[in-house]
Amino acid sequence: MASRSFPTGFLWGAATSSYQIEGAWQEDGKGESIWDRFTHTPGKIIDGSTGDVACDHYHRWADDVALMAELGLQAYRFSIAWPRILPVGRGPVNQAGLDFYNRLVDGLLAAGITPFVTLYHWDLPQALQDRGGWPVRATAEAFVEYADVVTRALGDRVQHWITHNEPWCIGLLSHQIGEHAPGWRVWPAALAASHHVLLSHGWAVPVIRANCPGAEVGITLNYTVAEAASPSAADARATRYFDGYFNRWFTDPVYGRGYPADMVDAYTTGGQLPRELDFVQPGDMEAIAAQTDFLGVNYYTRAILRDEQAADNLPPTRVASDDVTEMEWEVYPEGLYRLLVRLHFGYDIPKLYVTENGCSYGDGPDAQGRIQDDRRIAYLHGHLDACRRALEAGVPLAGYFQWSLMDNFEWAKGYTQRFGMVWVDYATQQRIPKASAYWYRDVIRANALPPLVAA
Ligand code: IFM
Repeated sequence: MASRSFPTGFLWGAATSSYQIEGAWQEDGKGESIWDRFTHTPGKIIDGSTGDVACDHYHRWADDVALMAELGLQAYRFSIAWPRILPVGRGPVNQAGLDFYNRLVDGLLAAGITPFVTLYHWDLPQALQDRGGWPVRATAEAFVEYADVVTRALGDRVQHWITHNEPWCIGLLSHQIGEHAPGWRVWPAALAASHHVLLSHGWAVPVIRANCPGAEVGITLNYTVAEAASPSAADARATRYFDGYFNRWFTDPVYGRGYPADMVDAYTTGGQLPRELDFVQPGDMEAIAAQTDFLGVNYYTRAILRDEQAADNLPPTRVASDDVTEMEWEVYPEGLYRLLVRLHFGYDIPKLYVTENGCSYGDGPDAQGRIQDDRRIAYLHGHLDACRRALEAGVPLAGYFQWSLMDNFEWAKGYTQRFGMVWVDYATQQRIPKASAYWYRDVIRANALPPLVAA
């Protein structure tokens, strides 16, 4: 491998999710999702917006696939809206919903683009939420039925399956912090929800394998790299706690280590939860550790941790860079390098994909209609260089998916954040590739990083 190049066969893609781009929230028999309900509840979304129309991808998918081809994408990661397929979560299948994804998959394959399908990127059927949602074990059973229906229908053509996107967000951001649907703030329920998400992953893996012989199956976890604010023991403890809460709680069980003992201790001290975690049943941890073919890694930033209780006697705090995106997430490419190395060598993971990485910057069209998003180019350059260095260190990284193909609905932040390599004018639904999209196309063509030219 020449110094700035990537291995032959390295897969270059972009990612989206159903609720963030599709729109058509009530069309062709689709049922209501928890995000439909959440966004229609006043006060939940910063700009009062919804995904009712979003990027109207449901109607514009063919043009969007043509755009992907024009930009040289080799792979496209998208998710399926569960309530399009099973409007009330279980039972009757809505063929019109399956047909949409059939058309999309066929269109991608005809354009030479490999589909990577995520089964769950957060749009749970509201009917299942009404019966308790992820904190209830039956939702894991329902997920397996849904996975069965989808993989039977698409499994003759889709060779890459991701069960879940970001279990931390599904479990904790949505049930502990309450920022995402269904907006709960109930700690034991949040841990139960996380467990049932992981369990449903483990249960679905053999079903997907049976329906799609030869396909690759994995899960996508999101990571925030934890670093201590100072070299003190107190900050080291705070850092280990954060890493356990955010990263290890999900990675350890998927790779057969069970829930981390230090975190079980921390969570059960004080009696809010019984020591044995009462939502865990015999055989669950073995199921969650089902063998997978790859890990999907979503990485955006790091967290710098200080022990607030011990603040008085700590050595000086490390100052984070003020290079932040519009999400106020620090730009920290070194974190991606460290993460990939840690995951591969620490957990012996045979294959990894970066299934999301990207940045929110609001740069829009100039008078000539061009979008010169140099900050995104710099962000991508730094993070792709981190991938390249990880490969050199021996990490079996097989591909990279930029988040996102196009600007879209950024959950509780509505349309205030633009992560796309393609600009979307939400009033007209016009798409305009940004400078970074052409830059990325050139990277893909060369299978190598160009030198970074300062703007
Ligand atoms: O937009 C989200 C995506 O749905 C999941 N990962 C993080 C992205 C940016 O916040």
